Amino acid sequence: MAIHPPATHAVDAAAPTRTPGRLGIGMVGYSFMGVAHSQGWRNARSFFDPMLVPELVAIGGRDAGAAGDMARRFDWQHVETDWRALVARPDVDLVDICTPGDTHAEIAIAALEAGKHVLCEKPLANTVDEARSMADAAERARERGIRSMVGFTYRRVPAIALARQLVREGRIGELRHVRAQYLQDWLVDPETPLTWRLQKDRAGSGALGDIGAHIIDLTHFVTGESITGVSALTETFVRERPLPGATRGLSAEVGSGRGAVTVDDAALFLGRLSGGALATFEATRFATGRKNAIRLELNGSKGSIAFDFEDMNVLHVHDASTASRDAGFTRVIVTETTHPYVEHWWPAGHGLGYEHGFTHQAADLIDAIARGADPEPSFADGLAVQQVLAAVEASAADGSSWTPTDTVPRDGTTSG
Ligand code: SOE
Repeated sequence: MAIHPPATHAVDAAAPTRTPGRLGIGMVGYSFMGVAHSQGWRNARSFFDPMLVPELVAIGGRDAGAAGDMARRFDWQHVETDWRALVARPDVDLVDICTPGDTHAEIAIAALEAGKHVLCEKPLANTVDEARSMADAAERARERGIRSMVGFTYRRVPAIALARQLVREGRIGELRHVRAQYLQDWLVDPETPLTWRLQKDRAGSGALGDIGAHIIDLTHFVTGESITGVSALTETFVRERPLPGATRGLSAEVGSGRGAVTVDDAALFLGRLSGGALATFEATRFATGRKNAIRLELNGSKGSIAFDFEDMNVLHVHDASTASRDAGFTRVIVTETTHPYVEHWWPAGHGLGYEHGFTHQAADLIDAIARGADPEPSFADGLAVQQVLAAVEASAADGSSWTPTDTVPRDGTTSG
């Protein structure tokens, strides 16, 4: 329960006045993101004061047992085993897509054309063409008052939202550098099974699209600029893994041997921003000891900002005008009621977690729908990220920006 009174939302003069309405949610997918989104819809109802009350109408998934289990745990009213039936339900107003990337475009476009608002997990799609079709469908639907949003949920971490505010206020001056990393280590063990996230036809790409997409979007979000070009390296360190059936003792149906990893394990790239700043990006699932380290550092002419998700309630801020005697980074604990989103939660110092971003995402989307406003990040923002992902893959495949040195490696092989 919120200890502080809920915020009153600014209402446009032209927008409908507050009526106690409902918003029927239909969610497709029930794994990690399905759980994160389910709690988001439920908590948005309790911790915010939504102009439309989200109702968990239907959860969709091919495995009726697994979807039914989720329905029981989170109080979804109905289970649908065919996403088309879920989209067609008259009591579903919004379709929430939490499936692997290969299904996003088809479901999202069908839902928008059926007049349903859409929330779609990131990355928006597996290819630029799909993402563009989705952004076009979203634009057509928008003209009919239908809203859409892509789930770059880290935008709603209070410290990150504060970083954007500070940049917009000119606190770090002219931007020179962005250093963005997303470091995980869950693939270090070569026996970790070959799930859909490691298959190009399902996931589009590996660390690049899964977690690199987040730091690309955060760079766009925090700086307000776009990435105009890249030079990239990608690598797949473990090229074969056990099929999921082999580790779960299941039959050949789910596979009992080993299969090829068809995506990158790590992607590194350099970029230039539209304002002229230089940027470096690193997305890897092989950073041993790093669990979910989303690190962002911005250096400007007047100061710097640094963030690490593994200490997510903190933002480090440096003001370069401070006399050098006692200058340095200030550790700001981003839990004051004056900080973005925090007023809906706990007293200062009591901290938020990973799940709160999903609640903020749900609450912001409901608010935009109720006010007739455009939610962010939009499908156009998702398309912009997809274009950077594609450029990274093209650069890594092309390799023409790689210049071998003349050094002779100690093992006697040639360098390059
Ligand atoms: C898995 O690597 C993953 O769940 C991503 O898909 C999410 O987007 C990220 O938030 C956490 O890690």
